[in-house]
Amino acid sequence: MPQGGYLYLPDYLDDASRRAVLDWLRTLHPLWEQRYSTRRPPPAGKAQRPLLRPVYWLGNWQFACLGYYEPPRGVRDRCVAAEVFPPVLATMIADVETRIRRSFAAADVPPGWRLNTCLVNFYGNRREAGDRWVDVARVGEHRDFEPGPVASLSIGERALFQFVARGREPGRAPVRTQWLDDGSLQAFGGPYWKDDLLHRVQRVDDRAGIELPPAIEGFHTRRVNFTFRFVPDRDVVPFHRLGAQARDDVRVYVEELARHSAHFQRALRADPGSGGEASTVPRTRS
Ligand SMILES: O=C(O)CCC(=O)C(=O)O
Repeated sequence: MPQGGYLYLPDYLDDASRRAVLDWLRTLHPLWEQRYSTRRPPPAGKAQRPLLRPVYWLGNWQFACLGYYEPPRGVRDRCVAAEVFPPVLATMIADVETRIRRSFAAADVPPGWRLNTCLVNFYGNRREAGDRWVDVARVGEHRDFEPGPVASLSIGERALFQFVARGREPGRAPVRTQWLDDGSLQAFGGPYWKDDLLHRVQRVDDRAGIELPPAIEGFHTRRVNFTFRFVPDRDVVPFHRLGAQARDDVRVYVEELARHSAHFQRALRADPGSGGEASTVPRTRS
């Protein structure tokens, strides 16, 4: 297993930054997206379903129904311009970029690389019919297709994170297992960690009775993970410049975000297809 291109710092987050991140989380209104468009039937053989968890994106929003960013072919109409990082994350990420540039091979850091995209994942229990609470704190194996190193910050209960070889054999042993602790930073890059292996979150501990903000209807959050990635500016498009079908697919989400976000209020106002609805939404936080 190559040692390069991987970094794990268990106590990365200091107390002041942690407080600032939690304060910022309290202001958020995450979205609970459907996997496929609600405006047309799902692809053949696929059933509509909600994502396992609520999410929030910064920098650009990759709506599940448009497909995630997957260069070289999956780049068009995938990354919708979103809010900027709050100061606490912007400061932290400048430091993370420096650490990565210092310790990763130059060949693994593409030209223009910077961590300009953040997916905030909320892990916990979901309320289902009959007031049953179901643990949905996991992520199936996948790759992150954004070019260059990715970095992730974890808060709350620790998570069992694993890298596995690509392939279909069931039960294959993980190549590396790492518990992601409260306040830890993990980063990985280069073809071995990014392309040859898949990664997954097998489970999240449920020991400390932690409940993290914000309050989300029908959901109890016990872990929040911020995954930082790089999407070249040329592939980030404002909402009103999406193709007509993509705009139609995500307008319902942009309208929901605009209820609490000045950025998305402006995005709606710039869209001729939104019929002036934006003018009825209150102006709030950027
Ligand atoms: O929650 C984590 O630690 C990993 C999340 C992840 O794999 C992803 O967002 O792509």
